[in-house]
Amino acid sequence: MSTTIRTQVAIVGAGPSGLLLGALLAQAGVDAVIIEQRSPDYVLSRIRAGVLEQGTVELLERAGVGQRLHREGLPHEGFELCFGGQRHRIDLQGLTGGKRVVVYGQTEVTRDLMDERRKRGLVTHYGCEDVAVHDFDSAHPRVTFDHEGAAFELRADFIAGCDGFHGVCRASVPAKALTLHERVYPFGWLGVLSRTPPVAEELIYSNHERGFALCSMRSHSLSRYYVQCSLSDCVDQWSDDRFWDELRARLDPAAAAQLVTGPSIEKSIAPLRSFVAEPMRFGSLFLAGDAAHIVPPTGAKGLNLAASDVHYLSTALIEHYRDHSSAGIDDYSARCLARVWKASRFSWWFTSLMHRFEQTELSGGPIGFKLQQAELEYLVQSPAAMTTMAENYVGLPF
Ligand code: RFL
Ligand code: PHB
Repeated sequence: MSTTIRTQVAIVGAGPSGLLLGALLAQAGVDAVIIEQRSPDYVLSRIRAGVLEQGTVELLERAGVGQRLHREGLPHEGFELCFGGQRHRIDLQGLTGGKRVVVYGQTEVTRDLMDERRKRGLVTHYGCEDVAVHDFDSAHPRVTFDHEGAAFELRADFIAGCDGFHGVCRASVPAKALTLHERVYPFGWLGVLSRTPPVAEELIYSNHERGFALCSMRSHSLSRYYVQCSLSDCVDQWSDDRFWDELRARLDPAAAAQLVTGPSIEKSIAPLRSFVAEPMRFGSLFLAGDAAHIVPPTGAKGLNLAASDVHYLSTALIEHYRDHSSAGIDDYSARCLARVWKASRFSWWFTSLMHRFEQTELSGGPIGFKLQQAELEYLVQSPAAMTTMAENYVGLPF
C-alpha cells in the first residue's frame, strides 16, 4: 500500500532548477512538491558554478532570494584572457552597454532557495529512493518513490524533470521520442577550493601550452581554481603542491608572483561534455536544466541555462493555471532550445579556443596551438570580436 499525495506540479530534483521553479510557482500560488534523492547536506556540498548572469540575478530576485546575493555577491564588470605570457581585459560593462555578471556560488544560491522554501513551509522530500515517473503521456502523471521505508504516490497535473544529467526523468522517455546530441571532450577540469585571497580581482581564463587554467573565486578570502587535466587522472595524483605548481606555470609572470597558496578544502575532477536532448517536453513531462542539456563549464553557462529554462517553464505553468492558456506549454521546448543551442555554441567555442588538444584532434597539436594564439590576438585587438564574446558571456536575453 502506498500513501497518495496530490499537487499541481511534481518537481523531481532539488538542485537549483527544481528549487527555483518551486519558488517561482509558490510566488504565483501554484502548488508544487519537490522529490529529491539526496540529503540537503549532500546537495549543499557540491561545489559547482560561480558566475551568475544578470538575467539569472533578476530571476532570483523575483523568486524572493535576492537579498544575500546583493549583499555578498561580487559584481564583475570584466574578466581577463591570459595568453603569450600577458593578460588582456574583456570589458564586459563597456562592451555590452552596462551589463555585468555576479560571482556568487551555486551552493549559496541553493542554500538561499532552501531557506526560503523552509520559511514558507513548502514541501521537499529529501532522501527519496526508487523515484519513478509514470503516465506522462496523459493528463494524470504520477511520481512514485519510497521515503523512510514507506511507499508514496505523488499525483500531479505536470512533472518537472529537474533531476540533472543522471536523473530518472529523461531516462524514462522512450528512446524513439528523443534526439540526443553529444560531444565528450578529451580532457577534464581539476578544481580546487582554498581559503586564500583570489590572485586577482577579476577572473582569469588562461590558454597555455601546458593546458587551460582558470582563476575564479567565491569571496575576497575564498578562491576557486581549475586546471585542465587528463581524463585518466584521479584526485589522489594531485597533491596540493603539484596543483599550485601547475597553476602557477600556466599563468603570466605577474599573476604567478601574486598567487597565494594554501591547503585545499575541496578538490575534484569534472569531465567536460556538450549535450542536448531534444525536445524538452513529452506530454505532461518537462525537462529543465542539466536534465536536458550539459555545457562544458568554460563559458559559465550551465546554471544560467537552468535559470532560463525555469523562467520559461514557470511562466508557461502560471499562464496555464491563471489564464487557462496552453501557449507557453506548447512553446516551452522550442523557446528553451533556441537559447540552449546558442549557449552551447558559445561554450563549445570558448572551450575549443582555450584548451590544449591532442595532436590527434582535428585542430590539435602545435598547429592547433598556433591557430588559437592567432585567434586570441585577433580577439583582443578587434572591438567587434570582443563585443561578440562579451555579449555571450553576460548572457543572451530571455
Ligand atoms: P543539478 O544541480 O544536477 O541538480 C539535480 C538534482 O536532482 C537530483 N536527482 C534526483 N532526485 C530525485 N530522483 C532522482 N532519480 C534524481 N536524480 C537526480 C540530484 O541529487 C540533484 O540534487 O541540476 P540542475 O538543478 O539542473 O542545475 C544545473 C547546475 O548544477 C549546472 O548546470 C552547473 O553547476 C554547471 N556549472 C556552471 N554553471 C554556470 O552557470 N556557471 C558556472 O560558473 C558553472 N561552473 C558548473 C561549473 C559545473 C561544474 N561541474 C562540476 C559539472 C563548474 C563545474 C566544475
Ligand atoms: C567557478 O567559479 O566555479 C567558475 C567560474 C567561471 C567558469 C566556470 C566555473 O567559467
